[in-house]
Amino acid sequence: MTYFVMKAAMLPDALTRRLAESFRMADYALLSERERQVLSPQTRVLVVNGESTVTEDFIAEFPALELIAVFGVGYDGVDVAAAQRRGIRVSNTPDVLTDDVADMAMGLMLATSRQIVGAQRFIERGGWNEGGYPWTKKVSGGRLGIVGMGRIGHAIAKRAAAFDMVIAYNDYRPQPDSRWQYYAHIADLAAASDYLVVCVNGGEKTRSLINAPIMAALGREGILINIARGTVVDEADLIQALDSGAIGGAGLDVFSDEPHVPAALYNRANVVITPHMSSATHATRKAMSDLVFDNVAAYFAGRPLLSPVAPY
Ligand code: 8YV
Repeated sequence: MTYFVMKAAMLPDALTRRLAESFRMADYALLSERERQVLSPQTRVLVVNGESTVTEDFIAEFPALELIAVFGVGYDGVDVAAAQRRGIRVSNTPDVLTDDVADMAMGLMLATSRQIVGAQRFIERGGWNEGGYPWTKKVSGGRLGIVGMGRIGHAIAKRAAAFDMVIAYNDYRPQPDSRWQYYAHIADLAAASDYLVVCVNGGEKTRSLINAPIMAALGREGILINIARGTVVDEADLIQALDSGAIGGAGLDVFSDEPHVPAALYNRANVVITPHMSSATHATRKAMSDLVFDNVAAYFAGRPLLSPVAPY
């Protein structure tokens, strides 16, 4: 039996090599139209990443498709309902990246609040010769609001507890295992927070969840951190809030139209931006690669998927 795997996104080279060594494989982006016509009908597994858009129309190009394996925990770009209607399974890479993403949230919180990047620029432009850097905002003991208390939210709370932060959260419902204060409305959580960290899934349900009223509630001293998806924060409202001083700063690893980052976010002392790299450590990218490979291998061997998204 031939197992045909189609790579349809950027993946680590080592994962691509491993898949190519184990299965018949092609890279969708490198195929001619003619080659696509021949190979797409043979494709049983599609490997994509967390930023991929996999629409119903795209899925329809692969009549024999059985599994969509996502390299990433977020699968908001995949039309899972359309996949399920065709009986196609979906897998992702949860857990293995939780620590890194939570670390990055803490890093962005510290970097933004303590203006670590701005302070480096200050030295580099000779500012220290004229005097010290302006005082910054204390993180330890601050009030942290977590929007989305899933795996990553919990990992951030655990870290923030070591910073003696007062932790509260919003989610669709209170988490049974949580000892932190629950807010049913994000605006109320924002009003009670010095830092608002966004950890929810992307997708239509959460589009622009964090908008001007939420930023107004977070307030002039408040800092917004986003390590989830750019779509969750209304970027125009954020720029406006930074311009007007409605919020105190932002630490952002994700943007609504990656890799495009609005220039209006550049060169602000109170804004730290990174290129969607929260899970991009050697160790974690290796673990994500292994999990993608193991899901594909398990599927072809007739074993249960290790981390299925659908059906659960
Ligand atoms: C990306 C991510 O998948 O896990 C996610 O949801 O956003 C990231 O880990 C990664 O950048 C691969 O493209």
